[in-house]
Order: sequence, then C-alpha cells, then structure tokens
Amino acid sequence: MKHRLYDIFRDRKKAGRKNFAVLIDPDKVNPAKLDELVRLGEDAGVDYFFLGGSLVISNHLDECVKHIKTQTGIPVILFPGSPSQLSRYADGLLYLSLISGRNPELLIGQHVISAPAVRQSGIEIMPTGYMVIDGGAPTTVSYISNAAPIPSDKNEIAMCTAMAGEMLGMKLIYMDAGSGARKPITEAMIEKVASVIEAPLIIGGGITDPEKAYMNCKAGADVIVVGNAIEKDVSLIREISDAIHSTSVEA
Ligand code: 1GP
Repeated sequence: MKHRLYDIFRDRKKAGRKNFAVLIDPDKVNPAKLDELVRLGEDAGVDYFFLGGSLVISNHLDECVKHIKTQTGIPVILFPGSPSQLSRYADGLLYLSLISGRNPELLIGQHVISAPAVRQSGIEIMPTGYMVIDGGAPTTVSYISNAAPIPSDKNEIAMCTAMAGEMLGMKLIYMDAGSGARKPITEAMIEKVASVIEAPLIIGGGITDPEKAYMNCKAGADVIVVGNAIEKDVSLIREISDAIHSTSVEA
C-alpha cells in the first residue's frame, strides 16, 4: 500500500511544520475558478488541496482533480462526503470514519460497500478518525451524518474519542466544526486533543481569518482546512497561509 503522502504528514508534524489545506467544493467551481485557486495557492505556498463536500451534487469530480493536477504539484486529497466521491486521479483519500458519531453506516457500513472500488482506485488511503464538533448551528455534515456532534465545551469527550481513534489505528485525526460553522473549534479543545495523540491533527470548520488559523496552530493543530471563507474572499489564501506557516517551529 502506498503511504507517500501520509509520510509527509507525519514527518512534517515531527519537524513542527504546520500546513494549510484549501478545501474546494466541486459544486462551487468552474475551470476558471480552479485556475485562480491554483495560481493563488502556488503563490502562497498552500500545502494541500482537499476536494469534497458533504453533499456533492455535480458529477465532475474527475474533471476537477485532473484540471488541478495538470497545473500544480500541490497534492490533491479527497475529503469525501460519501463513497461515490472517489477519483483515481487524486493523490490521496482521507478514508473517514465518523468516530464522534454513533451511526454505524458512517463508522464502517459504507466502507464495506465501497471497499473494492476504493482498493481498485489505487490511490493512497489515509485512515482518518473524523470528529464532528458542535459549531453552533446545524451544518450539512451534522444533518447528513444523522449523528450528534460532540458538544463544543466537552474537551474530555473529544480527547477520549481521539485517543480511541488512534488506538484503533487511525493515522490522522480530523476535528471539524462543519463547513460554515458559526463557532469554530476552541483552542482549549485543540490543545487537549493534541496533547494525547501522536497522529497529525487536522482542524477545520468556520475558520475565517488568519488570527484564528494562527491560534489553532499554536494550540496544536497540524493542518488547518479553510473552505467557505476562501470561496467568499480568495485574498485570504495568502494571509492565512502566511499566518499558518509563521507558526512552524523552523520558521
Ligand atoms: C468543512 O473543515 C471544513 O468540512 C472547512 O470548513 O468551509 O467552514 O472553512 P469551512
């Protein structure tokens, strides 16, 4: 099994190097928009493009991935909202198990059904413990998952969930307040979770400014994911990227 990308995540964490992932929703882009995002991403030193959404309606994931890949070496990683969001052209797949919820379909059921297709795609699979944290309002992910998010002030539950996920073999932990969350995840929760796991910690949901991204990294996030805010204002790519990379140990 390939693990080139995962090695990068792990090695950067060891080196104290923080990362910025721009989340692209295939439903909200066209080729011209992708060109712009790639150009700005290259200029700003974006580390990854995550591609996906809780509800991808259009059917041009392959085209999106191919379009990005023809223009940049920045890795394209799938962040799928459902097993149908698979593209063999991507560099890697966050193979998500919703460990914060108690919906067996999203813990293991859909994985069983899609396992042959995922294996056959040949892309790098990164087992990811996915934790949805209450972001102050119902988000698409909280509705679609049909599972209660972890309350935003229950840091101990988040800690124990991440620990259990890691001990079950998850290589990455992704804490997400949901796209467009009103309340992003608190630094207190990030700090607690980061203190009990070795797996790289991905944080996203409702991050709209460089200050928040900076504080998240200082609290222990290894990868910051931003989608919505960049859809509204692409100039944030540079500002947020600079803020995140300024927190790297070697910076
Ligand atoms: C959502 O973590 C991502 O799953 C990013 O959220 O779109 O709010 O940046 P935003």
